[in-house]
Amino acid sequence: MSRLIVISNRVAPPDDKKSGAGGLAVGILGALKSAGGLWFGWSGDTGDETAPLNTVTQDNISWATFDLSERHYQDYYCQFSNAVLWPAFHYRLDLVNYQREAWEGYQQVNALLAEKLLPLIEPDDVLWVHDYHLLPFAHELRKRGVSNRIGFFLHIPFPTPEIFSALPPHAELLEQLCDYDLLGFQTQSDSAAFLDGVAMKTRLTGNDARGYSAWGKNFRTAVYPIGVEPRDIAEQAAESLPPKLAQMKQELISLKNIFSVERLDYSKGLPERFLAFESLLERYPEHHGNIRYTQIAPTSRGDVQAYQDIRHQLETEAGRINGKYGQLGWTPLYYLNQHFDRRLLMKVYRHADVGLVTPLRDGMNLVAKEYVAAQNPENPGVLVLSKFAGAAHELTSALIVNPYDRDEVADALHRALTMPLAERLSRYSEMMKIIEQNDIDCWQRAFIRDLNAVIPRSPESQLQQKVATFPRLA
Ligand code: GDG
Repeated sequence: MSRLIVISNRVAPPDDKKSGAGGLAVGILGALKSAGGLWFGWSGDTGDETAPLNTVTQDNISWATFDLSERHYQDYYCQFSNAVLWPAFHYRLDLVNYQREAWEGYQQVNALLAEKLLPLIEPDDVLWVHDYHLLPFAHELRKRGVSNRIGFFLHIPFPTPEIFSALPPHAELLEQLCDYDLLGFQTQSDSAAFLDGVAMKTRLTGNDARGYSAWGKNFRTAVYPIGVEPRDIAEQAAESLPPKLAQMKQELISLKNIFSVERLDYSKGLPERFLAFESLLERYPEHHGNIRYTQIAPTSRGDVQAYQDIRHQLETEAGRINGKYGQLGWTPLYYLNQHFDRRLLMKVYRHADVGLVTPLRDGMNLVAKEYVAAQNPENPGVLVLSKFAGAAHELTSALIVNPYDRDEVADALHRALTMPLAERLSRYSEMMKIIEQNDIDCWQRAFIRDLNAVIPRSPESQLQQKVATFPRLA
């Protein structure tokens, strides 16, 4: 069986407490455990990028990481990845801050990764590359003679050609993406947007079943909606609450809870959500004193300006809404700019009557699936979900809303807060069927199966180099 090499922007080594049980890490580790192999990428730190790789080996998996120079961290990570690609792929061209040096730095880091990985690749290895930081990665490997199977999964949406073509290097990026053998997307519309983009630039032939060809390169595209680990979530959610929260729950027994959690990111629609909550308070006064909306939003990408801006905006809005509607003994909105332990989060989901997940654009949104998986099957809460989350393609039994329409979201919240048990049960069981059928393990197995089925590019040019085996890394 071929060995698997996973390449992602950041690598979660086994001793990293924070990464531990996250859904995506569980999926990737599942794939690595069954094939054996290597997880390779940036450490998340800045330092000497010419230093040898840091490596850890446990059983049949090795982790290999390296630091980036301060300049590459800025150009590749803060600028091109997170101030150009992330906003553009989330349809926020107004937040794109394109600088040619950053694009150059992005390409340099992709080339650096390829250089560092090259000596570790064996002829039969299968490579699985993750996300928008690494769009040109296969191109850099192909330039260096690598003809192994290389797959790519995009975790975020792929924008339509009108949006994508606003990026100055859009044509290069599209052509570079065609160096992957298999391109996986969260939804059919992401896959279609990518193919439309290619077709606008060159002659595209083929179809989903046979595969495609463009710029003389053959590749396949397919849709793999990412899932969660429903059994683990249900188990953790059902554990008893820690004493402090149990006491708080007792005090708040008469309150209905609306709950959300996400990285503090403008794509998640947090200011719009706060305004929707305000509309609920304004138009449904019967809820005054009886509900609480808790929003957990740990800081992410705090070095990027747009992220600092949204943080200030939320602090102001939360204060304004509480100032306007709060009463002695009742604070309607709890906004916590903190990271929470994952096991605790699963329990908090379970005690929330409403899960409010209203991103303006989202590749999938795992929080929506986690919330449902954590519910008490006998008395489940209600999911209010944005139609712009990839998850809305699957979780059609949620209350689907347009996050830009604060009154529509407020109406959905009111409906969720007052929904009879029979309707809650039926919506929950429909969503759980899908979440269980397409869990994180199915996701990784489907991708790896399809990648293994790809006919490798010209085997005669297969990288013929003397390579050491992985124990050398330890
Ligand atoms: C990208 C795409 C796609 C959040 N706050 C805390 C915490 N979280 C966890 C959640 C969830 C994960 O982070 C977030 O996943 P999402 O899917 O919601 O969003 P992104 O981070 O934007 O992820 C997205 C995903 O990739 C996978 O393909 O679904 O569309 O944007 O698991 O629970 N976890 C802990 N504390 C927190 O405070 N422990």
